[in-house]
Amino acid sequence: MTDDPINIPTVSGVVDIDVDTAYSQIKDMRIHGAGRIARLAASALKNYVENTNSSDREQFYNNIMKEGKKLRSARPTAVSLPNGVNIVLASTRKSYNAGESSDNIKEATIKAAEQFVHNSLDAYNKIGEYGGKRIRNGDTVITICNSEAAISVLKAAHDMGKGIKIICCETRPLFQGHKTAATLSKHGCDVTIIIDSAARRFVEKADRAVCGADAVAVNGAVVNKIGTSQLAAVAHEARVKLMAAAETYKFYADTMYGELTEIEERDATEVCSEEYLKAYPNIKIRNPVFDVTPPENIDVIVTEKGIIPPSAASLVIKDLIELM
Ligand code: RI2
Repeated sequence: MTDDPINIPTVSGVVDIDVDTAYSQIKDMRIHGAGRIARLAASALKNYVENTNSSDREQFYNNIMKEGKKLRSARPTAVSLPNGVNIVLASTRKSYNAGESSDNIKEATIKAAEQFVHNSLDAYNKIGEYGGKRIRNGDTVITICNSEAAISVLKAAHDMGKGIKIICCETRPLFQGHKTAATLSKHGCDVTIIIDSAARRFVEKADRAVCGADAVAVNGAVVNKIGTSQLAAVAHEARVKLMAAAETYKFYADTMYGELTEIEERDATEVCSEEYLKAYPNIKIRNPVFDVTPPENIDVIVTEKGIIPPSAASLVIKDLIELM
């Protein structure tokens, strides 16, 4: 893990981190972003296996399942987190159910964790390649929050020589848009930061909008950072197409069975200072950090397996279920 001056978290490989530390880093948002937290959780499962002495199959299996449960509970909305944990633990379960030795179950878990991290990082290259092609020469692209998948598309379009201009919504309350702007500027892109409420004014100057995803529902609705659905609505109004960039492990299988995505609500101090809150104790603060963009405001979803219309989300979910 590396931090740059404005603290952009990266999980650019398997990280040596124990489950409790990974849990608190995800919960406190020291590591954020749907892909990063999934890779961190997979890394923590690998670390758990490497540091457990238990040679009892049963005991090891029950314990690692508990660790997985803890990791899954660190944040509620990004489905990449439970999906990542479940994909790794599916190998553990398969090996356990096949009657394998404790050593073999451990080995299967480590391999699955490494594979998940590898696939997650590899997905960015493909998403960048497919999404980048959809951006035209000279396009102005508006984006929101700090999504590595969306950044891959923008970097790829830049690298393809398309001469794009990027507008980053700053993304209150935690200003993740500043991180996106810093990353893209370092990459050599032409970047402008705007305040979130200027989105409607600037979307008219944009040719395309690009966002990431914390979860994709079976109907193709995209759950992403608060403000995304507003950006999508004004983009739709201005006939600007919205591309959502999402690895397939961000699709939420349970939505096929009627579940809804829980929207995380974070602390009031992210919105107002403690002094302010103390001075005006009767003011209520609401801080939901995600919202849902309906499929009708999304043009395409770019995954590492290809570009799909939102209406094809169920096909991705069917494949994903087989991995878990
Ligand atoms: P990648 C983030 O949530 C943002 O909503 C971002 O668009 C999404 O995760 C996907 O990010 P948060 O963890 O996985 O910052 O594409 O609250 O990096």
